Amino acid sequence: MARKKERSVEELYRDDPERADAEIFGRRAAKPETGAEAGTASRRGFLGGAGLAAMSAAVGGTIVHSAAMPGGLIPAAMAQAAPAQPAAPAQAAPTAAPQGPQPLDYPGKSRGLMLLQDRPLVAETPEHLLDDATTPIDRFFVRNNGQIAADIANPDAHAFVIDGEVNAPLKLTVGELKSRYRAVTYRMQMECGGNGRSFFSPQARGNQWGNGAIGCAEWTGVPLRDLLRAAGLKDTARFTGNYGADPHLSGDTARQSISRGMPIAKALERHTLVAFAMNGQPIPHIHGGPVRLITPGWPGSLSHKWLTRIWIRDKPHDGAGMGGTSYRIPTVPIVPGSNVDGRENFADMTSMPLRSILTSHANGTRLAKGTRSLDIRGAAWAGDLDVQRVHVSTDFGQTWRAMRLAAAKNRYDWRRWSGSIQLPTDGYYEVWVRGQDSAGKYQPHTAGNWNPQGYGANSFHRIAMLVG
Ligand SMILES: Nc1nc2c(c(=O)[nH]1)N[C@H]1C(S)=C(S)[C@@H](COP(=O)(O)O)O[C@H]1N2
Ligand SMILES: [Mo]
Repeated sequence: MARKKERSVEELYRDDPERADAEIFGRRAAKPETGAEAGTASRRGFLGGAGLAAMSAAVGGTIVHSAAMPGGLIPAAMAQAAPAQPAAPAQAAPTAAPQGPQPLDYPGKSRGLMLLQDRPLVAETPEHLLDDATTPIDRFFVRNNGQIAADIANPDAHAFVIDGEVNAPLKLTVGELKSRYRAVTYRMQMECGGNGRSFFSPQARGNQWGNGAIGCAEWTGVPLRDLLRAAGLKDTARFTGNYGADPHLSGDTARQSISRGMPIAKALERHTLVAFAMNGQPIPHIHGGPVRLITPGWPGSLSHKWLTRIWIRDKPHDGAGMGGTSYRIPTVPIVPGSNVDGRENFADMTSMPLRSILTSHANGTRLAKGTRSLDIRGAAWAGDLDVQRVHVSTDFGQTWRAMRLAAAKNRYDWRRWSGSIQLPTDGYYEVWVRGQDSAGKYQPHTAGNWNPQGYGANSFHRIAMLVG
């Protein structure tokens, strides 16, 4: 009997989280079929009696701080296998994603990465594999919008051009780039614009990333601004338009898989690089070698792989991935789930939002009976901004403990953090991690500013831990 109940709660959370939440937290729907609308009008109960017993059975142990457990969240212990939020069928992704996480099987890449899509190839790094200060190449996430570019036989002979609103168009091979210009190396984070998308409810269109569309590598390259100066920017130069060698998924040579651009001011920042090395070796093909842009702090889509052309434009670029709701977020909040075209009250994403993750332990970690204290660590970053603080809570947000922040190597490096937590008794805990950026902003409890393509979801990272 107890077994049956246990299974049913887990299944309920997987299939109908809103109803599961209602049942567990004691808000009884009049009829089992009553929908979410009727439910939200009722008063929420608390986690006690039968609800607590059922929840404890489902998460595998007594919930130590159950009195403070808020309703409305899928317990971290159950969020792992299940889609993070209920999917609204009308918003379903156009390309069917494989069911549940599958290991990536790709030469040179860790099988710990999760395949989100095959065509185009997209793979996420689970947070606990981001435990290195410098993300190893085999653990660096992969995001393609089109086909993977054809192999480039002689990397040093591969050429790219800078043309458009310049005095003298510049054509350079990778060999010339390396021999004629002074290269710099910075450790910088590069994060997909859609990182955290799965935390939106209702589900937003696109790859359902957790927090793992991020990596922080040592990038070696020539500052783009040195090349722009060599070409000579005209007064009319306002924007870049970036192009790469990867064919469109359809194979149509007239179409770009992606072609985004940035305001000239970002292109002129000294950390925006035309990069040819990653962690001290030639950039692997899957990561855009032999040459790619690295535009740190802004959506990863501006870090163009297999670079062939930077077209300097006298107006905002209008290539694939620009305009509409692509890499654009509402400037005035919209009703979650609404069907908007992004033409009004939307702006291009610039800096990525603050995010912090725990990397020392995986979600669902089991600790030995009697464990009372645990050292933990992780990473935090905030796009163009710095990270000011990282706090951790083990009691559903009642109390927060400050973690130590390690210094950044350079601007756009992520901040590694470390500290310890106390676990007063055996049982189930959720470890919540929350950062604060240098402008004073905290990560929110739940993802806000819903938008159709799901950018900017940066709610706390939550990890389930079971002691005993
Ligand atoms: N040519 C090209 N560059 C690209 C893309 C692409 O599809 N084609 N994807 C972009 C996106 S959306 C991201 S998040 C990053 C991912 O880089 P990675 O695969 O090296 O992790 O590359 C960007 N550069
Ligand atoms: Mo991306």
